[in-house]
Amino acid sequence: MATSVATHCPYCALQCGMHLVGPRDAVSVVGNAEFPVNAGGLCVKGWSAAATLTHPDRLVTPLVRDASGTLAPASWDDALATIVRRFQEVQQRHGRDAVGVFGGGSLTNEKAYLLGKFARVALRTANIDYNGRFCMSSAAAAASRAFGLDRGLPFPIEDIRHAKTIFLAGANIAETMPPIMRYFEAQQVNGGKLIVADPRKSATAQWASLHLPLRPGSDAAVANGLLHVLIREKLIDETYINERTRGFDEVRQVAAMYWPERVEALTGVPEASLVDAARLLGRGSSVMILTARGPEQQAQGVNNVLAYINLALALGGVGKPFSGYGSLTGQGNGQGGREHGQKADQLPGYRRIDDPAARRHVAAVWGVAEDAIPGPGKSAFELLDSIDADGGVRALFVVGSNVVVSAPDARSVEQKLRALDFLVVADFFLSETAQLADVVLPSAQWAEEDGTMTNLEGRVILRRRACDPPAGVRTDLDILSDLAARLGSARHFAFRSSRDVFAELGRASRGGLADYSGITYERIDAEGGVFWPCPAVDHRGTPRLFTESFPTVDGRARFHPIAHLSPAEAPNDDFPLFLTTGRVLAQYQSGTQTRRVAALCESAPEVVAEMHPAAARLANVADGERVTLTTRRGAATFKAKVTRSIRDDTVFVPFHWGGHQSANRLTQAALDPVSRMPEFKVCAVRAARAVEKERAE
Ligand SMILES: Nc1nc2c(c(=O)[nH]1)N[C@H]1C(S)=C(S)[C@@H](COP(=O)(O)OP(=O)(O)OC[C@H]3O[C@@H](n4cnc5c(=O)[nH]c(N)nc54)[C@H](O)[C@@H]3O)O[C@H]1N2
Ligand SMILES: Nc1nc2c(c(=O)[nH]1)N[C@H]1C(S)=C(S)[C@@H](COP(=O)(O)OP(=O)(O)OC[C@H]3O[C@@H](n4cnc5c(=O)[nH]c(N)nc54)[C@H](O)[C@@H]3O)O[C@H]1N2
Ligand code: SF4
Ligand SMILES: [Mo]
Repeated sequence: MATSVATHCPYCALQCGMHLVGPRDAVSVVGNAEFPVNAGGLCVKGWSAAATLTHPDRLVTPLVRDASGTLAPASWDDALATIVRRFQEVQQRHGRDAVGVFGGGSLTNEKAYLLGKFARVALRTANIDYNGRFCMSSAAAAASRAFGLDRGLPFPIEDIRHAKTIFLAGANIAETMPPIMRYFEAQQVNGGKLIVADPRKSATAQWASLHLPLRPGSDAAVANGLLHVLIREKLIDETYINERTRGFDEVRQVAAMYWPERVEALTGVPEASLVDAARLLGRGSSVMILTARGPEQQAQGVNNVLAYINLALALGGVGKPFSGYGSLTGQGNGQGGREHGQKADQLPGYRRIDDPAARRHVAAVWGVAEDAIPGPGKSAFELLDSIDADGGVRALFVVGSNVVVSAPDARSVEQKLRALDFLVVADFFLSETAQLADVVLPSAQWAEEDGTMTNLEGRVILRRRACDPPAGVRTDLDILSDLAARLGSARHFAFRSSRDVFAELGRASRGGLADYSGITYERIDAEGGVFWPCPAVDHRGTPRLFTESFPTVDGRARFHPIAHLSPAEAPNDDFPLFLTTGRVLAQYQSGTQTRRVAALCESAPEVVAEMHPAAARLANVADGERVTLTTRRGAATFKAKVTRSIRDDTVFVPFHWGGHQSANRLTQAALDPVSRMPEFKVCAVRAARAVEKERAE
């Protein structure tokens, strides 16, 4: 490899810039001071990212399950021929839609695009969806409804520095995106205020001027309560509301029902704190409201986000500098991954698959008949859930997700995967999901291939190939093209490089909401990334959206009246506490990658369940002892951390581990009716000191 290659981190949506330095077996990571987002800063995961490249667990040959039921090494030719034969058998017997494809938000734009095309053109199945359904879908649906367009942050991250008041709802960025904290630090030095709504006094809430320790599942009531006070104290922007929005009257009526005393009863947020927060919002000259997975991963996720968007619109900030609403995307390509067609209802360029004009455009780019493109398929959880049902999916191809660990009600998902006729997984490691597969394909990792990613600001950046993959390993693009050719679609997949795929993606996205047609690898290099939409090579890209109008039929944003509803599962005598789940700094997602990095496992070796001293006393557990958590789905035993930084009715568990350490064996699959997002953030749980047998686990 070259002495130093500029690229980006393999993990989260910040996509910090880094240089990879040195030979393949001794690569070191140096932060890229030139890349504006992180300016050289990285978190522990970024610093240690190169450890996965040479890890001894790396898959270096395809595996095929043999007659004795063991996954045994096989040639590429055998593995791919088996996949094609089995997919074709399933499709002949059960119809085209019986083969499902499950993608991920860690895939590059090129991979996400090609996976969508592979499903629709090579397999001709409607059933493709991806793990972003578990991540971004509520915020995406809400922003699309309110603004006509969904881009995580509709402004550059730099804006954070200058906002007078920032409201962060259910975002623990001090652990999930540490280098971003420099913007918040600067904001506070500039005299800005930070309000954090979180059931925990998280590492991020500790930075806040004001912490609102709301009950899990009560965000819409908090947002409505804030709006109530803003209206009462005449702190809303009537001019903006009149000129740039529609639907405020209904929202005003709903907000009238959320007086602070009632909101305290519904949410646990003290009346005085709610009023203080509303005044900080109403009197700030620029106000930014940001959500992350806290309010979004709920069966009311879309409503929660719409309620926060109502606040941002009433304050008159959306489209103005240092103001407005944004959702902090999560996965490395959480943004681009939802724009190019790996969603069940979507075609490239953020087009709808049921829109005849969109189908016509994409069919022409793909060189297929318009009616050959299938219609909308099942959403992620429903796709998995359909496996043993009539008319459901019988064979599945997973690229970039570890659903056995990360899907809700994981035990039932595992049973479903076991019931499949045929499962294929492409991964770098034998993830918990890959362990169940009939065929496993070894894929190249981030530093071994070129590809673009779209970060949380909508900035398209380029990850560079810094070294060759190990012998025997292929890139996902290569795998998809080879499989497509074997399925009879060679001429639609004749790509020589990721650059070719990106060029076709650009054409397919042209004229769509997420228009990439003016972006090239050269421009990304020269300009430090390009913000979409960018409809022509001489267009400078769009760092800031909604400045003049919204991409809705009349150019105005929409308010949505939101009544707060209870979570799908409320605590009762048997399950008296709330369980909420999320992340810790040193582990990433389902942990396939980070649980293999020694330095990260030293700081986060196992699940630690956080609980308040009052809850711990009732459960008879002391700090450091083992606690068994039981929900209606199952039980699991974890080390307890007794802390006053969490509400006394709530237990927090990170979800980065599998097997008996799996948080998702406890969670439920109640889905938001619009986004189909599972309610990862709220269910009812019982806590008790572990008995001897459980303590050994
Ligand atoms: N270290 C690390 N960083 C990551 C990741 C990782 O796995 N590890 N994953 C990346 C990805 S894909 C994502 S999506 C992002 C997620 O980033 P975040 O959304 O910041 O992470 P979470 O820990 O899932 O949830 C944030 C907070 O929501 C709070 N919360 C729980 N219930 C509620 C509620 O009802 N209302 C409110 N307001 N808050 C609530 C939790 O206490 C938690 O502190 O992180 C990205 N960065
Ligand atoms: N309880 C609970 N559950 C949650 C959440 C929560 O907050 N609480 N959060 C949800 C969220 S926000 C998310 S994003 C999901 C994430 O959960 P998953 O969808 O499981 O995501 P990862 O763990 O990143 O899994 C990616 C897998 O693909 C592999 N991989 C990564 N990049 C590539 C690639 O380019 N090619 C190939 N072939 N493989 C690749 C990795 O090694 C890993 O095994 O979890 C969700 N689950
Ligand atoms: S903050 Fe995200 S992108 Fe940056 S180094 Fe950490 S994991 Fe990587
Ligand atoms: Mo995510």
